[in-house]
Amino acid sequence: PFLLTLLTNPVFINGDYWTTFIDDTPKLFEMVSSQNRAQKLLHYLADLAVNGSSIKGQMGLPKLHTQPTIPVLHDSEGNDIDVSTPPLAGWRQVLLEKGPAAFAKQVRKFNGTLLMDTTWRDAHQSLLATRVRTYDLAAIAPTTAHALSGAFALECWGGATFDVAMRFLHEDPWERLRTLRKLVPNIPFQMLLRGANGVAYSSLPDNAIDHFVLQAKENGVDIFRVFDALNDLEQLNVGVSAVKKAGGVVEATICYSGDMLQPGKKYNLDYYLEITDKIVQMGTHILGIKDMAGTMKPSAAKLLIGSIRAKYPDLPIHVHTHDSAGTAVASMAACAFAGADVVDVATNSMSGLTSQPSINALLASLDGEINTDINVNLVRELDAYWAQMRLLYSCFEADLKGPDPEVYVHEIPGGQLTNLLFQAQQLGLGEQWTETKKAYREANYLLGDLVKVTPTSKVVGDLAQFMVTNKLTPDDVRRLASSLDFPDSVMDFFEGLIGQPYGGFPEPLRSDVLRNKRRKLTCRPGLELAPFDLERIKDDLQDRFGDIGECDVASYNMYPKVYEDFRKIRELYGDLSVLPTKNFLSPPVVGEEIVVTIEQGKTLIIKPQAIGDLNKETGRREVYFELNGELRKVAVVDRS
Ligand code: 3PY
Ligand code: ZN
Repeated sequence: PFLLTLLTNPVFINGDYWTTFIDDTPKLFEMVSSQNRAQKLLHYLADLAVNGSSIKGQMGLPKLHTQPTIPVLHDSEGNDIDVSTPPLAGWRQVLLEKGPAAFAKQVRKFNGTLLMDTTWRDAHQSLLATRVRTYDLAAIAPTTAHALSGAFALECWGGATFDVAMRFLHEDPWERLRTLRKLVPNIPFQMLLRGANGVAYSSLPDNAIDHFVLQAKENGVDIFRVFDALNDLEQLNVGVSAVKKAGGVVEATICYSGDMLQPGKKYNLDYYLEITDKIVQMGTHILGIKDMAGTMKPSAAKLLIGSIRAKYPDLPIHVHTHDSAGTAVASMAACAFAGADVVDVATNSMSGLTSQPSINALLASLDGEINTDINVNLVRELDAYWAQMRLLYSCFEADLKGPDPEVYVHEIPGGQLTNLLFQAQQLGLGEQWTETKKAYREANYLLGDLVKVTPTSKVVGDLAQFMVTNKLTPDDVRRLASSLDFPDSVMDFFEGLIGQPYGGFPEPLRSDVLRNKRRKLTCRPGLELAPFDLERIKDDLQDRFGDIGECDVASYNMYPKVYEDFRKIRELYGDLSVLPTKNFLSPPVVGEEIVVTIEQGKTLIIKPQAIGDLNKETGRREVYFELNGELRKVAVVDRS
């Protein structure tokens, strides 16, 4: 009855309840607001209209002002392909029918080299600050299932996508996974797992990793690329054994750092072959080689892959790289000719620079000499969508103009390179960028020449920025180490919370930095962590937020604060993933029509009408919309 009274209350009907009514009757408001998804979305749009976008990292507005169009694919006779019909069976059917071990065997037997498309994960993590939303991935998923039906996998989850989805896009990464899974039945999904860190930046208790991986498997991930940022095999094994228990395809991975062909390099061929032996002993379906900075030159690729292939003829090898130096197409072609079973590429418009090499460029390089089971024309047609995406997400572009082999010197991983450049550009200091790259190299050597990838790349980057900001040379750092206030990540690294580096920690720097502030761990950090009480966590979350599943528990375990904030935003604005991206990022414009499907068969037509004057007493402005033909009014605080 309360609800009915409220719904028929003229104040409510007029939509004039936001200002005083909510304060006078908070309980009633809560009841209605949870039912009123449309009103919540209007609140988001009203806030956007008054205050502009609050999405972190957004510079300006999207360059694309229209709704992106979905390209039509054509078969070999030039007929339109109906993507609402089931796509051709792919490698996922092999996996589902035969299981991980037989799947891996069949991949190894494939006469040619398969491709993994990284567009849905690493490509946008590297080029667009990981900001591509589920809305846009889901829209192109059916077309992708047809265009890339022969692909080894789509990399679509894990790495930074997990926390960025919740933290900045206010959407649930698990919902993304389930949504895409339904739309792509034929191509395996691959995720990036940071070993004992899961998708976080430091170790979690082993049972939290097991729990997370099980949810990932059950919600749609098939293949798990598991790495440890220090190639610490004990840390790696935490992730590997979690994937084994969950029944996923294990791709235990070596992180490749620097140019191994340079004389005197710590990470040389012998080092990689030794790690390969240990990974093979650990047990993996596929060996991953992850060149996160793109420093594997074609000649190194030929030598490394050729050597592993000779030693392990039956081991499937999957290679990943970045195109920062501009040499990635050549390197991946070299891998294919040297016997790699799978190499990574991205759709043309999302490739190159700090991302993966272009799919069509690689296909052109292989020029039919190596079979890939990829249809050149279909992937080119598919790319028309991503050309539009690049404009839609233009406000997250770092202004990187071309390839630069300087990466062989500074060794900054792809995603981080764009990030650091973006930060330097925001500070507006041209020389800052040159200094950052120099300091990054110096910081790396101070730390003992690390394998650099999340989270060790963050340690090196934080120390580099600390050195630039405080104008410290490497000698200064060594000399003043016992009195400097180092960034947390650097302290964590020296404590041993990220694992044990190959060759040990640099001394006396470690002791000087830690002083008596932190311990010196000699074992893997997870051994020191008490298991999480997963039942209790679930009950607590249930009490606080209601409607909790295992995936929520897994999100909370990885990122407690980010998850809590995500739930608060969801309570306030509802599920924002239903908004078209243009309307998520740009203020509503009077006269436009925003079409939002909040669930199947339920569509909202929203027409922004006007923004009212500032009410000096309340600090609010009223924003007027027409919602499915009815006038609605929402008052929001003007924060300007
Ligand atoms: C990640 O861990 O997010 C990475 O992309 C590492 O390359
Ligand atoms: Zn990568």
